[in-house]
Amino acid sequence: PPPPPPSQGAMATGAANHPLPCSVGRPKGTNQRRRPASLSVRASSDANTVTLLDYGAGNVRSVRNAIRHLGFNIRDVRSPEDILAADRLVFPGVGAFGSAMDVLNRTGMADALREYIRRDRPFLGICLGLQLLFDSSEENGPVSGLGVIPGVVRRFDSSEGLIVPHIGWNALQITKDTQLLQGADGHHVYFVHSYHALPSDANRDWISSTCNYGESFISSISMGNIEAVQFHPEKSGATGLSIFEKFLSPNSSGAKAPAHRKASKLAKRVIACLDVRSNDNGDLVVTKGDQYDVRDHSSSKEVRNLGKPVELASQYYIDGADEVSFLNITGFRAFPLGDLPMLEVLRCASEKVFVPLTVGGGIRDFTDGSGRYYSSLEVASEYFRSGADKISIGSDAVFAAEAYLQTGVKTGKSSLEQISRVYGNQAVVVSIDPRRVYVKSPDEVQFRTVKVSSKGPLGEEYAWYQCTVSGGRDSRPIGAYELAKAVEELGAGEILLNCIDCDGQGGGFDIDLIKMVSDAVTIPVIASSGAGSVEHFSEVFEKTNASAALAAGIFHRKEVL
Ligand code: 1PR
Repeated sequence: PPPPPPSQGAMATGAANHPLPCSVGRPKGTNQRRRPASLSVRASSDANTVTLLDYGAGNVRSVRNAIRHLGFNIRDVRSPEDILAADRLVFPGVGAFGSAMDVLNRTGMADALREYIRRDRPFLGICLGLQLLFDSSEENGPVSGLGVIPGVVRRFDSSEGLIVPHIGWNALQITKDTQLLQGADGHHVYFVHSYHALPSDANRDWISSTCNYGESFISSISMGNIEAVQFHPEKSGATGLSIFEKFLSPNSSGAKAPAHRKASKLAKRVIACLDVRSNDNGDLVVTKGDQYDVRDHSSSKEVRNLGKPVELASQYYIDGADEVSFLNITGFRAFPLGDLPMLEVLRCASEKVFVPLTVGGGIRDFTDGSGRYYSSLEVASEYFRSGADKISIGSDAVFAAEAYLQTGVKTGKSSLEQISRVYGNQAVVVSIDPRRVYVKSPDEVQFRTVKVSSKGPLGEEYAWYQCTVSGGRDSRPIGAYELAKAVEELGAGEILLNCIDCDGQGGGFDIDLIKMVSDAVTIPVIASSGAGSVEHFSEVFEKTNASAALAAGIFHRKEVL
């Protein structure tokens, strides 16, 4: 396998016109299904070939999928000469700034890139591919960049409570009339990064759009044929694909004068979740439980089958989901790399879903029957190679947090630490499966409690949220609050906060739990479990600091679009 990438908020990963996330809360009459831009498939010729600079630092599968989806062929750069010979070059930066520059300098590609850009040849940099154009970055450094654009790339400042990484859909404020961004003004596109380039007098001429997150940062540059974007067009649905298409096929349509609107806020995300497992016939199906029990309550006790994973994921993308998550809910039992159907599901889904894909289940170190050891990093790498943009760790993160809280030592060896170090924090979600435990007084337990909005069965006014592993089967001596704080320190980039009591109940999210956790950390928290109506989404966003809300049953049952 190719070496995995080092860290940074730049992932190799592209919803649609996203004035509002998903269809939830869309104004009346506007929630018809959106389809990705109509895209014709072209015949194979050189004009239809784009050169891709993949320096082996990670997953650029989503970029490849988007290019192919648009009907273009890909030629990979093998040497600096290939850069200079390119008609059209896409550079999806992945990994950390420092290691990316190391590779580019060592291979002679840095000089070739500077020369290609100096010749004003068609170039599209994505995410780190934009940042590397600047003088230097604070990441791993300072480290010198390609020095094409004046300025320093800096980390977002989380000291005042800003949630970092900047993950999600944010609108572009277009400042320059460019073909690439025609029609995109005010549209939401998908960002995921911890570092950003700041506008200054010295680089003003380069800037084609800015975006607001804590402060105004450069979301794209354009000069002659040199274009670069901080967001991920390949993960930004129809809007992103249309931007991509304008680069690949510069005379494509979509021209509209920029309206110079005001920048918007980061949108709250709505995530469709597919719990996946094999049924008793061995078929991989999307299932859905009540409080994690996925078997029918009838005498057959079969695993509930709500549909086929790839079909449902594709439908949710078309319906406007901001992200799609697959949770391999029995992954803790089996060895995920032995689960070839799950890997195939990911591969197929990533060819059809142009918003971020997360996959979880079974990410841990494993020794198979023949004694061959696989590290959690290998498991995660295979998920990334198969099309995941983020991986989610459940049980193994609980064990890592317990060990860390006991010893106070970060060993660097847990799956969470290893994967976030290599792929970047933004690629690692920790999934928490807590169960509510009522107590009369906070003194009864050593864990953080909340005063609950509805009293317990014996009139208890407080509760703590006990973490579980193995899909809720085993309870652990750690609370959700303690776990969230610990995994943030260990390198998690996001928290998926489930609640076993609310799962599948349709009575709304557990606001007490979500408020407690989302107030405690500065990484994004995804509220999960219990959505039963559109109002539940509004409630969780109004009453808590959750950055996203995830739901399953309400979408599978087609109760909202
Ligand atoms: O422990 O690393 O192997 O990961 C296992 C993963 O599988 C964890 O993310 C865990 O949450 C998930 N999981 C395990 N068992 C179940 C189960 O249901 N029996 N599903 C399970 C968790 C929770 C959400 C669900 C929301 C929204 N499901 O994914 O989709 O609660 O549902 P709703 O909107 O219908 O209420 P590891």
